[in-house]
Amino acid sequence: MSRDPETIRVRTLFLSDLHLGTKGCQAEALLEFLRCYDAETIYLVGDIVDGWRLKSGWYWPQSHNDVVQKLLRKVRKGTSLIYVPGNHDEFLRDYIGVNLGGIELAEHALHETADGKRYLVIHGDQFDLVVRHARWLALLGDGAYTAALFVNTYLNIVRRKLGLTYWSLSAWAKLRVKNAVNFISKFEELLAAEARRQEVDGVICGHIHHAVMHEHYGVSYVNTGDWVESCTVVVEHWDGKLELLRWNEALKRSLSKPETTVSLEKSAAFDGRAA
Ligand SMILES: [Mn+2]
Repeated sequence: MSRDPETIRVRTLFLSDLHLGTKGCQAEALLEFLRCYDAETIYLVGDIVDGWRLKSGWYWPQSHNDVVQKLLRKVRKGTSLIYVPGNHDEFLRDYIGVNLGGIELAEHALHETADGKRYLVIHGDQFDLVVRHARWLALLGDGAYTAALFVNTYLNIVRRKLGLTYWSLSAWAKLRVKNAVNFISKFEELLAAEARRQEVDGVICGHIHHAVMHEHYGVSYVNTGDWVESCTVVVEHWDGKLELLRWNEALKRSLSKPETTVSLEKSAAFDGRAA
């Protein structure tokens, strides 16, 4: 099969929270996107396959299979695929460090852009406990914070083994609408702090299904969003510039008419201040 001449080749793609295996996953839209875009490297930033849901009822239509096949085909054609598991696919954390048919599994990754900026790539669920109990942990000090990060991951493994559903930070934040903004900013602040702690220029994460790019906390905070509601992706162009794209009708039309200027929706919804 020859390559679609309209394929846009970029340096890197960052995708998270696809939730394949659930009815909410917008697999058709994702397939359209993957047909239009190709990359040297693709990072899957967690919650790609929803193992928690699959356990309680198998939902795996052809389109979800097609997404997996599409990604594997890109790997065969030379794309590096780095899979950083999240909480919904944490069963894959048992295979950290393993290379599965060209797919590298990592707990977190360090990505260097073409212009030399270094980013921590991590799903972000590791910080759930800290986000929820930030006030108490602050009182208890640095050791409690580190312990919470550690406990978080293992608590979820135990919950899964007991057949419990995953406690969802984003669902919790939505229930407490008044506090949702606080939760989002607390999460962002913690992830930014982790980036500073690791002495990198920024963090690229997912988990809370809230796509945004900003530098409110002294480093770049980049959240890739999701393919359940927002259909968003972060693209690294060849000059190292990162861009947050929303796959929608306007973007599709602009791609089919290359003579027009690509105007991308990246204002209101992607601006942290509007969150
Ligand atoms: Mn998650």
